[in-house]
Amino acid sequence: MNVYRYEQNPLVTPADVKPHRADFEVIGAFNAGVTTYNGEIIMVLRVAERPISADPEIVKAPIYNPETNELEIFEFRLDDPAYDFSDPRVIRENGSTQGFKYLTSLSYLRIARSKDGHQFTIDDQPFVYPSNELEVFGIEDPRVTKIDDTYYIYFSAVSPVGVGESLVSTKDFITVEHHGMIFAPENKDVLIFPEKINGKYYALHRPVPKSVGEPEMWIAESTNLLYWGNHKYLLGLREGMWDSGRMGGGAVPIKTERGWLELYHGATTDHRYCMGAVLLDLEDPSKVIARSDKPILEPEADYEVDGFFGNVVFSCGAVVEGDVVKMYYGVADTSMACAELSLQEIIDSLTYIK
Ligand code: MAN
Repeated sequence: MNVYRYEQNPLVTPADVKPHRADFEVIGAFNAGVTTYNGEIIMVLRVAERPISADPEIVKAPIYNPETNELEIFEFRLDDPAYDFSDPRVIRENGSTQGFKYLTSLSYLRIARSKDGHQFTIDDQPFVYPSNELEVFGIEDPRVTKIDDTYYIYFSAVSPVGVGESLVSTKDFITVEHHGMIFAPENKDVLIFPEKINGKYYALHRPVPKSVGEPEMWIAESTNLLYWGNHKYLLGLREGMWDSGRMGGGAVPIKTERGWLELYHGATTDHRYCMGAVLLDLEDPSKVIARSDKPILEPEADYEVDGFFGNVVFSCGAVVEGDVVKMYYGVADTSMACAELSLQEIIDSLTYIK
């Protein structure tokens, strides 16, 4: 697989983003949804910020309070035996079998714009900011699908009651309509196909079953983009392979003669995130035709290997021009990069499923 990483990578880094308040620092500008608008490439960035801590022994967790519309800041001492700080992304309670208690940063969505796809100008203000009780830990990992003149943006809404997928829409990247939570917890990695197929909209989603099942990919149908049904299990983890631990949809599916090409992420159980592809039937995208046995992109460059959470390449959006797939992707939960791949080469690299 020929992968051309831009020389300017990483294209957007935390240092390029002005914090939204003076007592905060930006630690991540990554996992952006990508689309085009008015002749420009738009990144809907996930920006992660945390309160500046003058004392290296103190970690501060920012939490949005929907009643006051303000952030509250909780402080923890790193030597507090009640908590586990080993994963830099989260604070866990020691002895608890539950997931995390707090996140160490708050994410929201911010826009970056570019004429050439290489150099981006970042808006001064947040674009979508936590605004309700299901978003108190932040909003993350947007995917943008354009249908007619409307851009639909799904993102993870994170709060103590779980991580679900909410939807907003916009026509101009200024005014935003909120549609609420569409996929209840736990669900992530939701994206919708760019057109109706046989009269129905389709969405990929990634529930995390508890008593039985794994974090794997599902597909659902809708007639209005708000209510989804006829859920089908689509694609599963593969032991011993690059997608053995968890997986989820990435870019909006690309329509090709051979089928819908979906670029998805897979991680091993030790959290090494790669990108691969799956080809879905054009007429019935719940049918899997072919799939990557090897990743099409894996963390190799230093900015992919090292960072806030290293060994991660994670794409939420691509721009396709002819045979060129410009895959934008988050690196090491820190910055944004882009790599160009050949659409035909990706399709030719897939293993057909009998
Ligand atoms: C995981 C990581 C984090 C994210 C939380 C909540 O721990 O993906 O980056 O903030 O989940 O979604």
